[in-house]
Amino acid sequence: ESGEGKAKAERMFSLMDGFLKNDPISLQKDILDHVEYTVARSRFSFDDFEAYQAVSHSVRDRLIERWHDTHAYFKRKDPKRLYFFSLEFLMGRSLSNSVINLGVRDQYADALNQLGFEFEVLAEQEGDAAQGNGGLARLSACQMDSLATMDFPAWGYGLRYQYGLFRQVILDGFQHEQPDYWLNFGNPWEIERIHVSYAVKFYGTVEEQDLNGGKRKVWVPGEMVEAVAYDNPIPGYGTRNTINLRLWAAKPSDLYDMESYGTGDYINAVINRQKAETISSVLYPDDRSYQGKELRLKQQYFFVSASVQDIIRRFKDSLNDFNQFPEKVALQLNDTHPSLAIPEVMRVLVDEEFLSWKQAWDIVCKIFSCTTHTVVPEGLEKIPVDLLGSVLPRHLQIIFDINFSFMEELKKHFGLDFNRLSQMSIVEEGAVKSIRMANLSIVCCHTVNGVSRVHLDILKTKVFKDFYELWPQKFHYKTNGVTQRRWLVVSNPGLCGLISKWLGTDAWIRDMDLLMGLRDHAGDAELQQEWKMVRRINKIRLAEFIDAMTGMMVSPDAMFDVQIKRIHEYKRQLLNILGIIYRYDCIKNMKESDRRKVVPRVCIIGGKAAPGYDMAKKIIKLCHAVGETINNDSDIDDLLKLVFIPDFNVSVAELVIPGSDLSQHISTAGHEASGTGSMKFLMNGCLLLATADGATIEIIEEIGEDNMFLFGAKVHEVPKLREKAENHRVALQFARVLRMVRDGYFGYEDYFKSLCDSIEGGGDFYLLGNDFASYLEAQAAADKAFVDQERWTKMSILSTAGSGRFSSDKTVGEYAHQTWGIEPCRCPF
Ligand code: C3B
Repeated sequence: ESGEGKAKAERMFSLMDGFLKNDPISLQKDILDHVEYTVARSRFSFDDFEAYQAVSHSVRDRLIERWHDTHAYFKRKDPKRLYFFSLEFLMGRSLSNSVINLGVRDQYADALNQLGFEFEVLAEQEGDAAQGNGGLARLSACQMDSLATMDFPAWGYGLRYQYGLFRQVILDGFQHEQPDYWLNFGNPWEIERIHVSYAVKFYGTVEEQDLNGGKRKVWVPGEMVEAVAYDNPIPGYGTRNTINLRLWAAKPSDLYDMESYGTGDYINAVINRQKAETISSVLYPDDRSYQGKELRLKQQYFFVSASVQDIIRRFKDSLNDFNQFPEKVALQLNDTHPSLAIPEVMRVLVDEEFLSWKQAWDIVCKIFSCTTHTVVPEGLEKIPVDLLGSVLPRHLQIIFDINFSFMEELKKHFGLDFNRLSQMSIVEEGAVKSIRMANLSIVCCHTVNGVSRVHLDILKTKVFKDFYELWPQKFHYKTNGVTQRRWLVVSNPGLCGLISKWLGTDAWIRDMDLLMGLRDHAGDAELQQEWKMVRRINKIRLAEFIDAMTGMMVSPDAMFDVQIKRIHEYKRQLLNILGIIYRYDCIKNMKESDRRKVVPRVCIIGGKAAPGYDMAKKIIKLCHAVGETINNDSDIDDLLKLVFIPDFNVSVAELVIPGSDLSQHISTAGHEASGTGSMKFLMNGCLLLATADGATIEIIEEIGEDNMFLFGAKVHEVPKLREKAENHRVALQFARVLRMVRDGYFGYEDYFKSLCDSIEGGGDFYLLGNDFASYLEAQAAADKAFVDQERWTKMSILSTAGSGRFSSDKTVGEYAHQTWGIEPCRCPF
């Protein structure tokens, strides 16, 4: 550094008090400063929400210090970086997670106590960041936490939606959707970076120009929108590393002059510019079908284009030889939503950096990898060629060119097998000619990962069979995982303390394999006693929450039986409800002496239905209708309750999971690519009632079949069962409970008719009828186990003990090593 620069830096440092301090007095001072100067309330009078705001800002200051240091360090070391592209990140709340990862949770609690506030109460003030739909989006959030904790030089890239996932409101048992304008109260967890912005182009035409004797393509856009960065620091646990999640917001671009000829003209021109912001305004609420919508396409390209520009700028800051690009950049596509990054990188390299097609293609083939989360071909994204050609004309040409070479390669490989060629082509012919985004991804990525072992089998033998035959080496799997920081340390402090006490260390927070050590103590009466106590306190907390949300009183002595996840036919919430009707019917017809043997249950269901998913909405209504009957039946009393928890989201999950005894993961085998909810329950010592699907198959390997309640057809049996036009194995009980719904026992018989039709006769695609009998058996086994509390508690401890393999640290470690080729880069403390 120059002498002048050094002198300046020294003077700056002398003006600073060093880094922020975390003793209670310093924290109190910082919090009060934020009350006064950031929140602009008097430090002598502020409420819980204002206190939350001030605390968050003081935490944010601490995040920023580490985030600066981390980036300065990454810049100095210039390692290969991972860029994680996802259209959705379901982050939930940030305050508790941040103070825990920063290691200042207790200091904050003390400081707040001295100011007369309770940390927990303030943490509750925070709204959820719901920038995603379900499992796929929450997985991205868990992986960001692991990337930071494991010191990987990684960036997340996505979109900053003004409206997150809708809020679910239940009126008369029906779901209604309310917009989630989550930025209304400000968001202390993001840093707006107005100077980090890029122009993103849309529409227009492609022109050919002469260049040094050759031709080159120039895209003349019809619209330009500015992408502005919003940075969200992601702190690692037990490390100074704090990485960045950069989300883009759309703003009108300044690059176009407006010329207007009158006031009205001028006003209209400004209003039109303003429309640019709609690109990042709203998250699509369907978690799997979004075909052919222009806005969705623009969202995808918008975030991809800005991110690619950002990455290339960063690369050029340190190097100028694109041959070295693959040594510095790994680009991970979360499902096919960001797959336009592939033609975009081609376009930038060829049209703007003037590399040859071959050079550019070589680079592209080295940097991209993707993960697919889908099990059925119908779930794969397609974009109509007309739409793509109008919004992104140059990209369409590039995709056609990629496909042309690919088809030539295929012909060499398979000969003129037209059937195969047309199935594998990136371009789908037909009534609506479309681009198959999955095919594009597989052709260009060096690695395609599934999300569980059985998921990879399904990809190899069904969904991408042809591709697997061509490129077996491309296909892998990394079993999903979840972060124990959020799903145990933040959400279940009681159990967390108990685990550390019995293991004699809290090192498991960074190394989940250590949980296996609990196996040695699973039979210990003292641990069992303490374990039960902690779980009971969590159940009481959940019971209070249920009371607050629904006005229903439930007893913590009952078994809490929970199914929380998006509502989908394949996830079979309907099977659960029919099982509840069966239980109700049994209790009603019981002799008094038998009633005493019944294990009281509180059945809890929660989840959102996509606004346009009719069957899912009917399932929600049925749940309410059945609950209405059961909960108000004085014959039943406390033996059975059915609760629907409205507006299920990340923070609700944090409360419900630790308080559950039994949780259901009952998808038709072969339909849940992985499932991650089950892993969160497992960690928290909740027993699973499940089908052998997705990651559950691997959970069985860890904890053993007799530590859970397994039922239903297996993956390989499902196709055969479907072939039989008529399911002869349908149990009598199934017909009986279905009849109750059809006959209007719970009202609304016309409304529920189509729901009943969908599972009766040959139409029972998800095999509810087939699996019903074994489902009831599994439920009976759970009842039996619950009566023996000693056995149950042991199973519970063994569940937690066996959950280590399902930490996202493990998943991310495998990705880093096997797919991305990145190494940790740990910022010194
Ligand atoms: C989900 C799958 O349904 C889950 O099985 C899986 O655990 C997660 O992804 C994470 O891999 N998924 C989703 O949430 N949205 C989709 N569009 C497709 C899959």
